[in-house]
Amino acid sequence: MCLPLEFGYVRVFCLFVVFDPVLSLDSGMLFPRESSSREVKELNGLWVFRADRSPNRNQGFELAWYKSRLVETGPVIDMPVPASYNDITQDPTLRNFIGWVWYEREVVVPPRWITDQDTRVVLRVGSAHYYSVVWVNGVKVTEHEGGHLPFEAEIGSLIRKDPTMPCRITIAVNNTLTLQTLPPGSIQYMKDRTKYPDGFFVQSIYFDFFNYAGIHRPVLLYTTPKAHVDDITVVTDFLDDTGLVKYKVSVQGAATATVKVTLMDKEAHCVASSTEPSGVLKVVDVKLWWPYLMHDNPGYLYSMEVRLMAADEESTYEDVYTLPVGIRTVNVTSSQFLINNKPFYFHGVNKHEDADIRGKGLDWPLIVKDFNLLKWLGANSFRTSHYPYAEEILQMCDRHGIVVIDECPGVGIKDIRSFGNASLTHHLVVMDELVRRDKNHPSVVMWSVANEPAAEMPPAEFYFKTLIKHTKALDPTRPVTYITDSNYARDKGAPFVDVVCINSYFSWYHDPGHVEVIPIQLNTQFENWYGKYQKPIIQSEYGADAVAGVHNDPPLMFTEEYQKVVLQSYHHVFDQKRKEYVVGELIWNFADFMTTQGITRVVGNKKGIFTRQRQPKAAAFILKERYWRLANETGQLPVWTKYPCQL
Ligand code: GCB
Repeated sequence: MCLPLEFGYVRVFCLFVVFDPVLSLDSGMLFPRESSSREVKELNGLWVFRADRSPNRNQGFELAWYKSRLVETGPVIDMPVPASYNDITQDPTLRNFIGWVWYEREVVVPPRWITDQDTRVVLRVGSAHYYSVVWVNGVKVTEHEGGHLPFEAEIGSLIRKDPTMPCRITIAVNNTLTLQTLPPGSIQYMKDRTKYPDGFFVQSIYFDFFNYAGIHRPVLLYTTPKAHVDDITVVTDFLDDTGLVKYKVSVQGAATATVKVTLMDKEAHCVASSTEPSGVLKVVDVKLWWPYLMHDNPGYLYSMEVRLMAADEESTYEDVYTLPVGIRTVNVTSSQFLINNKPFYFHGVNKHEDADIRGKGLDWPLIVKDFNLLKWLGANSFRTSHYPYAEEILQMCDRHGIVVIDECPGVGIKDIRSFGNASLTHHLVVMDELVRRDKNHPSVVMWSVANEPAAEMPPAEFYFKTLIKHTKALDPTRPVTYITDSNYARDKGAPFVDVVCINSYFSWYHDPGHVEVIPIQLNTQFENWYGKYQKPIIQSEYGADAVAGVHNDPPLMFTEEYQKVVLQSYHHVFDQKRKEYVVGELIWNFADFMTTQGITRVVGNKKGIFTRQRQPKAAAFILKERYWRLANETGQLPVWTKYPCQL
C-alpha cells in the first residue's frame, strides 16, 4: 500500500451497566502482561532507519524496501525506539521531514514460539505517528491510522513458514496530516520559483505543539495460547461497605471455554471469585480507589485474575491474564463532580508528552520524574492534552491516585472541511480505540473528545452531537466533554457535554499586559457559561508564557513575575466560584514544550511552570502552595504528606 505525499490519508449516569464498548472493532487491546501462559519480548533499542527523501516520498514502496534488509537498499542510520526521530540527529531536514520513514529490526524468536503451533505470537506497536504499515519478512501484516494508540498483528503463522529465517520487522511511518486526520493538517506547495526552490512545501498544522513523529511507544512481541482472553471490561460500584465489580470476559480461539475469575486484594488474598464469563463480584469491606490527597490510602488496586480453560480435538489450553482493578464511582450533578459520592475538585495540570532529544518517545526516567513533580506540587489530576498518553502513564495514575481527563487527538479542528463525514467517521473510530484501550483505568474519570474545535461553524452541532452520543454509548459510566474556548455564545457543541471545560487566556491573547482585567473577565466567563448550561465547570487551561530566568518588577509579559501574577489573579476568582459550580482548575502547562517555529514562540511554548528540563519557575511555588492548601481544605492527607517539604 502506498500513500503518496499529497494524499495522505445524564447528568447522572446509568452507572451500573457493563458496557460493551467495542462497536467497530473486532478484538480487545489488553495491555501485554506476562503470566504463566504469556511471554513478552520487548523490541526497544536500536533499529535501522531511513527517511524516504525521493521527491514523492514513495520510492520505498516503488522499490519494495520491505522485501529485503533495509541496509541492502540504501544508506541507513541508527534510530532509537521508542523516540521521535526529529531531534536525534544534527540534520535539520530530518527534524522537519514530512513523508515516509522506514524502521527495521531483526529479532530472534524463542524456538518454542515457532514449534508450538498453539502459541499465538502477536506483534504490538504502542504507538507510531501518524500512519503505519508493518511487514514481517516482507509480508504485510497490518496498517494503522492514528499516532497515539496501539495496534497489533498476529504473526505466528508467518514466522513458522521458514523457521531458519530471522524475523525481520519493517515499519514504515508517515507523519503527513490532512484535513481528515486527527489532528488535522494540510500541505501547501509553494510554486513561485522566484521565492521558493523546486519542490518546496510546508505542512500547516492548527495545533500548538511540534508534530513529532516516529515510533513513540514500545514495540514488542507477546504470546498467548490459541484459546485466549481477548478482552475484559470492568465497571465498579459500591453499596455501603460492599464493592461491586461487574465484569465481562471475551474469549477468542475456542468455541467453548470455562473461565475462573478471582479478585485479590493487595496482600494476594482472594476477596471474591466466579466461574462465569460475566457477572458481579461482591467485595466485603471494600477498599475504594481514591484520588491522591483525597484519602490516606489513595490508588488502591485489586488484582483480577482471569483464568481460561479450553480444549479442542488436539489440545487443551490455559490462559491467565491479570488486570488491576480500582473500585470507584464517578457522577456529575449540576454543580459537582463526584468521586465515590464525594465532591472532587481538580487541582491539576495539563501536560504534553514532550522532552529534549526523545520528543514524544516514552521515557521512564521522565515519567517517574513527572509523577514526583506532580506529587511535590500537590496536583491530584491532569488532562492528557491533546492526545491519548502512553498506557504506562495511565497505569502510574491508577497506582498513585492521579485523576485523568482522557483526551483524544481531536485538536486543531478548525477548517470546515474537517467537519465532513470522513473526519467524523475517523473520529468515531478513534474514540472506539481510545475507550477500548482505557476503559478499565480507575484513574480515567472523563473522556474529552476534542480541544478548541471551531465550534461556531454550522456543522459543529451535528458533529459533536454525534461524537458525544457515540462516546456515551461506548461508555455510559463516564462523563464526556470537549474543551472549548471562553466564547460561549458561538459554541454549538456545548449543549451535549456533561461538564463544561473552558480555556481562557485573559491578559495574554486578549488585553496583553493588563492583568487587572482578569477578575472581571473571568467572572463574566463563569457566569455566562453557568447561566446558560447549569453544568459544572472546569477551567481547563489558563496561564502565561515565562522565559525561565527573565525577571521584571513591575511584572512584564514573558517574565516569571508576570506568570505568577496572572495565576494569582485567576486564583482569586476560582476561590469564589469553587464554592458554587467550578469543579477544577488545570494550569497550562506543566512544563515548557516544543512547538513549530513562529514569532510567538521562543524555542517552544513557555507557559510551563517547570522548564522543559523540569526545573521550577517561580509560578511552580505559587501553585504548590495553593494546591497543598486546597488539598488540606478538601481532602484527607496521607500521614507522610504532613511533611511535604521532604518530598
Ligand atoms: C490553547 C491550546 C493549547 C496552546 C495554548 C497556548 O488554547 O489549547 O494547545 O498551547 O492555548 O499556549 O496558546
